Amino acid sequence: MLLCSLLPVLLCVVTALCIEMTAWEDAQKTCSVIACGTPGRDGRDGPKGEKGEPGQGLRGLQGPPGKLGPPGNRGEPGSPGPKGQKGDHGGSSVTEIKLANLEKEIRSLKLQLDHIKKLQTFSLGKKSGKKLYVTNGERMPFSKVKALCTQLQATVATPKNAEENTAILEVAKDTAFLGITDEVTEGQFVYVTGGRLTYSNWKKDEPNDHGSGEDCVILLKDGLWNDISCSSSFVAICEFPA
Ligand code: MAN
Ligand code: CA
Ligand code: CA
Repeated sequence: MLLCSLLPVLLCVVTALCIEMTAWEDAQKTCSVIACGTPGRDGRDGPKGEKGEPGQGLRGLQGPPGKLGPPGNRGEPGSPGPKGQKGDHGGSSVTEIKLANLEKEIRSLKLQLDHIKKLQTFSLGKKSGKKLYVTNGERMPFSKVKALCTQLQATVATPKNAEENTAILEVAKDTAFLGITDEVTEGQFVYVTGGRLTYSNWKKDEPNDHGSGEDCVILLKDGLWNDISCSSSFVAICEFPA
């Protein structure tokens, strides 16, 4: 563009010299179309002109919004929120600690009880698979014997065979009540724990329901049985399961 506007001027200077025109303005009017001789090389670009005045045309319509820009940098942390409500007790509440201590105590007591039971059965000569008979040697009426054995979570000694009869005899060392009566039906002896007799060892001529009536049974010192008054007193012997 610059070259285009300056080229005619340079040509005009050369032309004016050639044709000896008097007025520079005349040369300007004509030299653009007049050429003389061989043209020289193009001159160098002139300095940049000043910025022109804005144009007079109508302003175009606003274009559509540009594309969404990239996300900004992460902001600073916010201020702390309000205090929350009180939570539930965790896994170490006072109640749970107390419970754990009680459970530990129970385990220890069970071990001690097991130990005491072993010592007791050993001292009483308890045999494996055999019933255990216990006495304090005291004499008392049958109702008291029943109450005492019940209190000890036991029953009144009741031999179901000759071996057991002998075992009770060894513990008794004296005449003792057995857990057998005919209180419900005269002449029909049953176990106080229920059921008809499956074994007996009556003395000769017994049971005779002597006098005003005899509904309880005693183990005599020779191991034989006699029916006797329940209100009489004899040794109490309690029986524990095998
Ligand atoms: C005798 C016998 C028994 C009876 C007692 C009562 O020994 O008659 O049958 O039970 O006396 O004391
Ligand atoms: Ca009787
Ligand atoms: Ca009798």
